[in-house]
Amino acid sequence: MELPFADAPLKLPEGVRLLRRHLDESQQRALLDDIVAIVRRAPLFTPRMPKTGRPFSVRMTNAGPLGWVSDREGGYRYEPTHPETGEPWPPMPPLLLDLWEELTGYPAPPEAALVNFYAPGAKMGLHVDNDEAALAAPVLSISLGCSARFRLGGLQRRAPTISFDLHAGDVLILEGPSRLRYHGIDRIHPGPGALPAEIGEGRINITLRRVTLPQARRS
Ligand code: MD3
Ligand code: FE
Repeated sequence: MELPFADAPLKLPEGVRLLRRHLDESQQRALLDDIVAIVRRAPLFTPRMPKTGRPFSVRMTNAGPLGWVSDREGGYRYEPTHPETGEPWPPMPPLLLDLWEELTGYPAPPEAALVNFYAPGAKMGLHVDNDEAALAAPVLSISLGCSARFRLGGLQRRAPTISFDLHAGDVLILEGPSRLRYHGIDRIHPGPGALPAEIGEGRINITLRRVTLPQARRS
């Protein structure tokens, strides 16, 4: 029986890489400047659950050729335009393309940078990300602003879960056998001043996703 030392090093399952504080303060600031510019052109919207129309507590926007959206009528899906403005999503910041290349080695760029904004009290229930055709591609997540309690489960909803905090600058990569694990955000640990005033108090998470299957390359 293992003793539950509070500071025991976290044993992560295969296909989960947690790079704590991978981004330093100046890289976080540069990325937040990009996010402020994205939110100006593509305002945060409130996604809604399929069929019930129940609103998410998290607000979202996207950058890149495709963006994740959800509403009562159409459900979860990727779209090339913003659901309220009808405009194309802003381009993917080069910083994010570089990070994807540096850390994943995946032979095609991400198509969506989904930006989640958690105001104090917002959370995200346990779910699987499987709206992408390219399920062999990793998902790369970046945390900014306030810390949050992250929960990682198994391939079935009822499987046991582990929990740990995600902090500003942390990068989490999910791939291979872990790409389809259940996961969610139980709560954020609110505090002022962690995000630019244009965005407000709370937490930002960016997930980089390859959505479509890359073209097979001819030899
Ligand atoms: C584990 N976002 O956008 S990021 C999401 O912090 C999402 O906003 C959370 O879940 C957030 O879908 C968690 C970490 C993450 C992202 C994708 C995963 C964990 C994952 C895909 C598979 C398994
Ligand atoms: Fe997710």
